[in-house]
Amino acid sequence: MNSHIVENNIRHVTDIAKEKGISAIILTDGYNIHYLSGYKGHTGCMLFFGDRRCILTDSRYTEQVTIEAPDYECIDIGIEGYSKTIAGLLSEAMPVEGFNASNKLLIGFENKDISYTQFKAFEDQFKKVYGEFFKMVHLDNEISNLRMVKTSEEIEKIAMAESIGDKAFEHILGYIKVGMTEKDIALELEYTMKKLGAEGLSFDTIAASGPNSSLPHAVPSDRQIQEGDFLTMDFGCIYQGYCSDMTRTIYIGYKPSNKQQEIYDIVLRAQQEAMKYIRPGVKGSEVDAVARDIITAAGYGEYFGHGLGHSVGLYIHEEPRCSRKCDTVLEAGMTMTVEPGIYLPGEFGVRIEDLVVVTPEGYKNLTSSDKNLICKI
Ligand SMILES: [Mn+2]
Repeated sequence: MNSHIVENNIRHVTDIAKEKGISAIILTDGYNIHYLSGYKGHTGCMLFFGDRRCILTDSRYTEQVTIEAPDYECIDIGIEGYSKTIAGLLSEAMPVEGFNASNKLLIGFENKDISYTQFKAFEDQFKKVYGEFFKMVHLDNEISNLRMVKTSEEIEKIAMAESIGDKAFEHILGYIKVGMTEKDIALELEYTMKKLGAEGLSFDTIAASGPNSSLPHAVPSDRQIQEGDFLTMDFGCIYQGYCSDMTRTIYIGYKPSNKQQEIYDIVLRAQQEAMKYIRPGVKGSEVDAVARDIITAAGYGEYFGHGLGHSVGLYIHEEPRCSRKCDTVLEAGMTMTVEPGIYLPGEFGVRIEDLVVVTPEGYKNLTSSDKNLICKI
């Protein structure tokens, strides 16, 4: 992680603290910790107080922290654990004498990525030091939101991850044969992405054939693909920490049925029209509506249950989203998947997904694989 980006991010966190009158911030979301420091270990917790910024972890990760996050102080929690270590650090820097019932110590925490057990442990330890003179203040999405607009460096990594996906798709088209199982296909996609330089998968690969394709998040099974199937493949990889995501549905055989072709065409039109609508200044919910209106007008609205898309970054599903509920206004530098689908239970499903980045002029598609219906036997 570039050191001036880290400095910049740290400033944002300190600004949030100032704005809310918070004297200490505890971060527990591994992706936020990675973003703010460069530390990829996903075990540990971050603490900001006074002019100190620390990453607390156990001995398995201390060396990694010092290498990956040189801008942070690394603290080994030893046998004390996180809550006791943090309570100790805070009580030294900000003793209880400085607080009272009308001037409590405010401690910020990430409410969306903490278990109840962890939260209770913090609260119990702070009570021992501060009695009633402290208050836990939740930060909602405030830290995660710093990640919404990507730098050009981040976009390059996401584009690279997506191009690995494109290459894997090209490979799989030459590999697929009737009689192979969904598991065979998923495994080959995963192997190919790793062979092409991916350091991991951004989520479990989906390869869903025939009637299984009506399950949006089907788990690859031992079902053998056969002539007449739709085959939906949804996959992505991680490249230098950043995720990719794409979906293609292909037809196994020479010619799809009229209904299969009809559904495919509706999904494709919804996908293309929604994507064209993407530009700075539009709300996520408005982009979702473009695709949803097309699918609804065609009579299949009830078979498109999920949102149209999500942002992609260090984590596969980031904010903002293109969904009925998301009123976030799109800005240049945000990434977004565009993935409408129609799922007919017991019959088949179709989903087509590209990953785009919002640009000052509109958008740039990071996915280059063909979207016209591919028939393969
Ligand atoms: Mn997706």
